Amino acid sequence: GHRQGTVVFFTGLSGSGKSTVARALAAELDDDGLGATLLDGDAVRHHLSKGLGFDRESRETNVERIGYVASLVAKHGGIAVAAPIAPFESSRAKVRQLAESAGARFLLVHVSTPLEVCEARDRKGLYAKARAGEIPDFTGISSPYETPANAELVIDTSQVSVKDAVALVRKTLDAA
Ligand code: GGZ
Repeated sequence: GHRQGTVVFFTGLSGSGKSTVARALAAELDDDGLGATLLDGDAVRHHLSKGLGFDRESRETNVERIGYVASLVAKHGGIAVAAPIAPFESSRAKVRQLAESAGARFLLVHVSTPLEVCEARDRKGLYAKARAGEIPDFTGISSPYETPANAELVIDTSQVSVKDAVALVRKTLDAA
């Protein structure tokens, strides 16, 4: 048979740095000839989840679609790297189950950068809009983020560089 597939699933707040770390990880794996399928947040919302909003049900649908595609990639030995906010434990449990049913390894990486830091960065100005009431159901402001209790790895990008974050994930992958 083929090698065992892998799903690396990042979760964290908007602005936590999860997309940056996910992109850097996928690029490194590609450079090493391992090939990684990146399920990037923006691309997913455009191609896979077009029209979905940010109410609880829409988020669950979005995250579970991502988990399904990731499990398909991993089923045949591929590496999938995904980085949605994925704020709900129930959806994270479902995607873990999907990956494990496909015979893949599942690595949940909680990018735990504190809300205050994400909000201070506010690279897209979304937190300011959310505080002003212009974006409803904004994670961390007016919509919950359920902190994972079972992450394989926890990384705070206000303490750890992108390079070191990628190295930590790779070390965890190599050890598993
Ligand atoms: C959270 C929102 C919202 C609301 C738009 N809440 O920083 P970004 O811009 O680029 O990343 C955020 C992205 C979150 O989409 P996900 O598909 O990752 O979310 S989930 O896993 O919960 O389905 C943010 C932007 O979309 N965005 N409105 N209300 N983030």
